[in-house]
Amino acid sequence: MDREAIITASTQHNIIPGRVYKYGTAGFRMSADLLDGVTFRVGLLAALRSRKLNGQAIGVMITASHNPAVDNGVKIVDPLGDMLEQEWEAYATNLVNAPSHGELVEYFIKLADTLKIDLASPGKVIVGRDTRPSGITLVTALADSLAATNTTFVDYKILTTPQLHYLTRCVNTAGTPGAYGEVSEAGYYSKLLEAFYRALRGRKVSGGLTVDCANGVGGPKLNELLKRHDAQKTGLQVKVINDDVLRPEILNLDCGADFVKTRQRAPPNPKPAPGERWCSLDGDADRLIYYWVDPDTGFFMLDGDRIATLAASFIADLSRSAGLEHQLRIGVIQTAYANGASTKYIEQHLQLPVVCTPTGVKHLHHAACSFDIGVYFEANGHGTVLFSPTAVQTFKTKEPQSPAQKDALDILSALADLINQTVGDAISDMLMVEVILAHKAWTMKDWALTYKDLPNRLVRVEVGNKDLFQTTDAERKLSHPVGCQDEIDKEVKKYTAARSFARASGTENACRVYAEAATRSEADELANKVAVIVL
Ligand code: 16G
Ligand code: ZN
Repeated sequence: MDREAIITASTQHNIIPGRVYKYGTAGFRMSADLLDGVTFRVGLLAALRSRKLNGQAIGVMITASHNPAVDNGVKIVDPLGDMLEQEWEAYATNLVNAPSHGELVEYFIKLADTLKIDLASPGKVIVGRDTRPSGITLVTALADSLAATNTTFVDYKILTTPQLHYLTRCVNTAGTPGAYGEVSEAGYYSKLLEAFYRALRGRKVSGGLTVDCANGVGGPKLNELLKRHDAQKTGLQVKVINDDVLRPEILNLDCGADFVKTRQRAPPNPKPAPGERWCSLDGDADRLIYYWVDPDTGFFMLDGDRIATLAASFIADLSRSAGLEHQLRIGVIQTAYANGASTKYIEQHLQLPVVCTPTGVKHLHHAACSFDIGVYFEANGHGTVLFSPTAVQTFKTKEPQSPAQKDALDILSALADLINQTVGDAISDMLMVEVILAHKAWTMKDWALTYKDLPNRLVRVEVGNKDLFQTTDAERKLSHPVGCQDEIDKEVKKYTAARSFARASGTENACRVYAEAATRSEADELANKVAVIVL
């Protein structure tokens, strides 16, 4: 490898001196004008990672998801479409913070040496980006570092985050028994639609669905899918709104899944009429929130917890109908933010085990892998259902003893293809929800009635140094500062059915406090008291 070539290329892509960058839960994410040098250096890391893994393709996604339009971000995807291995996050951080171009190359070579990476072997990286205009120059920065390291580079241009994860897995499994799908965007649509038709098994989706795309990449991509969709066959009539990607400044503005979840209200314009079924995607289409306006009680949100419970109940029923309840272990993975009522519903009503992990997709994904069928969703709408190879094999090979068993096995098999196995995917999850509602013949009201959420409040607290706040027990308790948790416990005890926790945000310089209690006013009061404790 040519050191001089890397140094020369690097001088075209400077980092901002004095700034400390950290590879966090969402990769590197910040104002787009700070990211040129960061993205160049991420290319170096991807070049190493690919070579470490015998030349398998590494994915790089350029997106800032639900952040404002001026931000952007860059994150690395491992060969099977999962998040970058944790140990390598630290290498990414070190590379990006190298103080000079010379020291950057020194660290790069040293890393290759320590990890026994043959720099002369071939490497491959594929990239996708959301609709942010800044993505174009960031891809150029990435292309420059890949050229300087002789790494094969394929630019898939504009994609949703889950599409890039899908393609990464497809590239690396092509021609093997584990082939995930055709290596193209068109292949993604045909895989999803074919599985959608199979999963419905002739049943029809009832009524229309309005999809708010946050004016992000989900809009054009959902439109691509719909061009190929046979609405006669499925009954699904989709109305796509907020799909304007030509005015970048309106990305995520007063719309999208993050807006709906954090404001607990529908997008103001256009607005759902009572009874209509709506959902929102976020800016890179990996989060999904459903909602409707009940003619009697008003706005009602069906968030990640609701999607998890819906999926878990349907899959558990199918597994029983297929005679697999003693053979396949089904589990649900949540974080501390899951509403306590949803956890109770899963454990007591569905009789399924619940595992709680720290916030961040990689933790949930990892825990889901320990089940034959692992349903994981964050309350914010990011999630998926993972099927183990054994589960998929069983659906295909078990001899059905009755038509009902055959039905169940075929639907389970179709779901395993419909639901994105690499990462949470709003478009794929949306089709899953539509399949389940169609099979259960449920309205939004039926879905909403399954359990009653505990009133809850999330507060953001500006603290001097968020790193002082360290947690244990999957973020449900503070270990530091010492004594803080005792004070929180003392407050919680004063309320019935209450729960509260504080944790440092992984994406902002702040602490988040969550509280739930039997009534709205008690939840608010408790959250405010705990906020004062951490302040
Ligand atoms: C990141 C995570 C998301 C999590 C959020 C929490 C991934 C891909 N994304 O966006 O899952 O909910 O961080 O943010 O893991 P916070 O730490 O600021 O509360
Ligand atoms: Zn997102």
